[in-house]
Parts: sequence; C-alpha cells; structure tokens
Amino acid sequence: MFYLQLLLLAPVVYGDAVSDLWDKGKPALDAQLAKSTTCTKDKLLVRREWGDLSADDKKAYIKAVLCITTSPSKLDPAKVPGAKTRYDDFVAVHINQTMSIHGTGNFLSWHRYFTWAYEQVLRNECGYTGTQPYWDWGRWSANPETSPIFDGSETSMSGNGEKITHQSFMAPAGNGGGCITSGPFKNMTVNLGPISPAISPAPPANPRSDGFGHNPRCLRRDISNYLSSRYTRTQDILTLINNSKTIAAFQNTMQAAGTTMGVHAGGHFTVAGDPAGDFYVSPGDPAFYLHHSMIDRAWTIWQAQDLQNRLQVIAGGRTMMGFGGAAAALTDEVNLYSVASKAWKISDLSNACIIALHISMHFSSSNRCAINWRLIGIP
Ligand SMILES: [Cu+2]
Repeated sequence: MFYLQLLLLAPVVYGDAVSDLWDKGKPALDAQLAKSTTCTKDKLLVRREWGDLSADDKKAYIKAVLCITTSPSKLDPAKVPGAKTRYDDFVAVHINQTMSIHGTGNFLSWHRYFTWAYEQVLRNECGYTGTQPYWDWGRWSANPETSPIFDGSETSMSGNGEKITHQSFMAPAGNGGGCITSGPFKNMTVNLGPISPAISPAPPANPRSDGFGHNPRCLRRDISNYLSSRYTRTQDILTLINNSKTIAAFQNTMQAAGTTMGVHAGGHFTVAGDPAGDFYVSPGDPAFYLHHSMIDRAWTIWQAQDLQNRLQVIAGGRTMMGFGGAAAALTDEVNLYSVASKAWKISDLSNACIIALHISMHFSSSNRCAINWRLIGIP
C-alpha cells in the first residue's frame, strides 16, 4: 500500500534523454524569444508526439489529412497533369526541387518550411485546429509496426502493407511490401511518380519521365524494425545531437545513407515501400510529415545546445551533395511556390522565432506529454 502511494505521488515525467537535452536548451531559447517584439509565446503552437495525442486529437488530424487528399489540386494541369488533389501539390513541389534540397545547405530549412506549410494548409483549408504531430523514432524504435502511428487502427496513420514476396532496397524484406490494408488511409490513391522506387516489384512506371503524369495506385509499405532498431533509437538521436559540433556534421550525419544510416534515411526506409522509399516522391506517404516534424525537432534541440553559435549557421552546397556547385548562403531563398505564398531566406527559417520549441510538460496525471511549441505565424 505504501509503495502504491509512492507510485501514485511520483510525478510522471517524459523520461527520454532527448527531451532532457531540450530541457537543457530551453532557457537559451526563452531568452532569445524574449528579445523579440514580434515573436511572442502566444504565437506558438504546441506540436506533440503521436503517442501523446488523445484518440480525438488523432482523429482530427487524420480527418484533415483525408480532407486534403480529396480537395482539388491548385496546380496547372497542363504542367502537372498527375496532381489531382491538394495533397498532391506538396508531392509535386518536393519532386520538382528534390535535387536542390537534399545533401544541400538548405536541407533543414527547406523541409522545416515545407512541413510548416503543410500544417498551415491543414489548418487553413481543412478546418484543422491542431498542429503537425511528430514521430519520435526512438520511442517506437523496437517495433514501429505495433506503434500507435503504424498499428493499423483507426487512430493510426495506417499500418503495414500486405505481405508479398518482394525486395526492399535499403533493408532486408520486412512483413509487408504490398498495398496497405488497414486504417484511415487504406483507400488513399498515390497519383504522382514513381521516380526512384526502392522496392521490387516496382510500382508501374509513370507516363512521364519527370513523374508528373497521372499514375493512380495504392500506397505500399514495408515497415520493419531492421533499421529503426539499429539507427533511430533514442541513443542514436542523442549521439547525433551531442557529437555534431558543426552544422555540417549535424546535417551530414543525419542524412547519411551508406554503410551507416542517419535518422533521416533511417526513418524514411523504416516505412519503405512506395512512395515512402522513393527519394523524390516520399511526401506521397502521409507518414512523411510526422517524420519531418521530428527532423525539425532534432534540429531545434541541436540548435538550443549552443544557441548563439548555432542559430545562424550554414554549410553545404546548392545542389545535391554540393558537387561542383556554389556554396549555399543564409541569404538564399526557400520557395515553395504553389503551397506557400512567400519565399523566405534560410536565415529567417533558422531564426529563433520560428524554431520549434519543445517543452516537456510534467503532468501529475497519467498523461505523459512531450510538448513542442511552435510559432504559427512567421514574423
Ligand atoms: Cu525531402
């Protein structure tokens, strides 16, 4: 009885070593925010981990994503005939810029803005009042297939693909490989691509070489713990943040995809299939945005460890891996064209005013909650 009381009285803390790093960095972020007159805490919204959302919160997010997968595209059908829905507009923007936003100086800022723009469209065009949830890879790394994100329930982002004989290119074949059969997105149609499929048998080829033709097909996944249990554990996220002393080290370690794999590729290829495993078309799987919200969180926590020296830094080139290209600059613009109205400089997107602020809230109930504050209007 005494022990039971102790247990009940003990504060419930989100006990993750990465959240501890956030706690450590928070005073510096607060101080930076306090200097701003336009960027105040009342403008910040809370982003949370999928597992910390209530069933109603998850359903509200799912409803908004289903909404943009059924509302019409705003792209010119003469240019992108395969873009049928508003959701496809995001996929098309990513395809179009793929070679200048990966392995480049703008990788982090571009994907931060892209994920933010998606969150805005869910809110402004689909009546969503919540925020973009994130997938804490470490929390579910032992078995992502049974995580609340991918368990196939009505409050998940749908489950694994049907088990078929197949090969996945970045990991041994898992338990899926075919069309997803469960959860809210089981009837979702993938319209664009493929361009660089990472699964065999490959999806049918796109009628156009740029992947912009209409190629309706099912969403396929091959979720497995092979990569997650090796490369996206909490200790891997921690090592990434602690051992990367420069922005170059941080972004390169995060994006590694060779003999070792960083958390970026590790997350994408944990989902795998089509289009999640396709370098160009990966935003065509709605799990993309939970993954990139976590990429954004990791960047913020890294910045917060030495804020003054990590707020306005850049490394890398303007084209894929920087081969033969000019170096990227903080004054370079990030432009999302049809899915966001304004082009922002990388320096703006690295600013404390829009970095996601992750605050661990300690509730006295059974509510374990890692909270991520995020500015909703870029000043
Ligand atoms: Cu990308």
